[in-house]
Amino acid sequence: SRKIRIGLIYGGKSGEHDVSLQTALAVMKAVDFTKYEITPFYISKKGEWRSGTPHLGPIESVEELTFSAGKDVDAPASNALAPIFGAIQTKGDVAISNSANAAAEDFGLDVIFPLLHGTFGEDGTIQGLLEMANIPYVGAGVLASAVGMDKVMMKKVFAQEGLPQCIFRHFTRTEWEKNREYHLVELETAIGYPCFVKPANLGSSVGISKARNQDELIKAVAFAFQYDRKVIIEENIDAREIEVAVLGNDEPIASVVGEIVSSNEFYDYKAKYLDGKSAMIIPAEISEEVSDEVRALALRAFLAVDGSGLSRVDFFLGKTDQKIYINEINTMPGFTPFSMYPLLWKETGKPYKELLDDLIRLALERHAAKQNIQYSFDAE
Ligand code: G1L
Repeated sequence: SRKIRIGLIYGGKSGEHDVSLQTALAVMKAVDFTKYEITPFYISKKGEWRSGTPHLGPIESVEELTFSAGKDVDAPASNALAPIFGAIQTKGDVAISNSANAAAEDFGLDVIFPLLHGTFGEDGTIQGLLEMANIPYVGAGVLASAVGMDKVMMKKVFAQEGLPQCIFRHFTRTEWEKNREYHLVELETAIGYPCFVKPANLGSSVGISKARNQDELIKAVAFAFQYDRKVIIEENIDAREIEVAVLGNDEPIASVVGEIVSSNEFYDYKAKYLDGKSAMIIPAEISEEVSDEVRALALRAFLAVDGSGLSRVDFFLGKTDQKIYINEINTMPGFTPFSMYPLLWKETGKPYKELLDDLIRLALERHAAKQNIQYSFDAE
């Protein structure tokens, strides 16, 4: 049987550009080239697309990924979206109503890995592009990607599902400017100090600050509004940070639980994995009851946001009361072999290579299941 043709989309305009490149390199080094071939799609920091001929074996350097040596570039930058839309364009009409299984075949790729973060990747936009082209892709769909990128929507979904979480409030810039006094009273009675102020809409840590009094709170809100028109304020919890990896579609499974310990605290752990400023303790040193509970909550969170493929679900574990709070779900977790998500699966008995195989299979299964869904009511 022929090889599965993978498309790898990486780089991008976001702050995670370099992380994305490292991840793409790690995936390229790990996949079994007797089973797969990989076509690269690089998005530069300026947003230009470049694609190359399929790799039939592993590559060694980031330079090869970015085509910076100038060789091997098939598609001129501005045209590189054309292959993605090619299937739709050659049909000459709108894809949704008639493309049931045509597009993926015409396109010449079997499945795409969107290794992108930020405004043009993680929030569901690249997923939407791939949906419209009817190409199978790895990971969360449009809805879960978008919910996973917006802290306010995420918390509303968690609340609806009855998941335990910290107290929070949120408002838009307009609401804040019109009713500042009301919001200050509300924040101080519902949450108090210290509290955390964050832009609703960012995966990374920019725009986040801690406020210990009203003065700092007002400054923190202004700071967060530099990064989003929506801001969320959360209570401070004195807690350990624990994380679970979830894998699957409609019947997901959960990994063992891991803990993140910051550098000034991990001296008394015998940490196997170090990651710059913190240590990853896998499995976390917690009771079996807490571990079971956290894993069950992670699966509920995954299903609540309509996840598919993978997600890392992060929790707080109260230091004094052992109370569990869900913090967030990340549909595009760090994904090098040294990141928490793959390490959690490694410890659970699933090495990186196998994880890649599973994710590709899950992408193809989800796509196949969708082909049987009727999208319009007229019989053609
Ligand atoms: F394609 C997957 F598997 F769904 C996938 C996509 C993206 C896994 C992990 C990620 N992660 C990221 O893109 C990143 C935010 C770590 C930047 Cl590379």
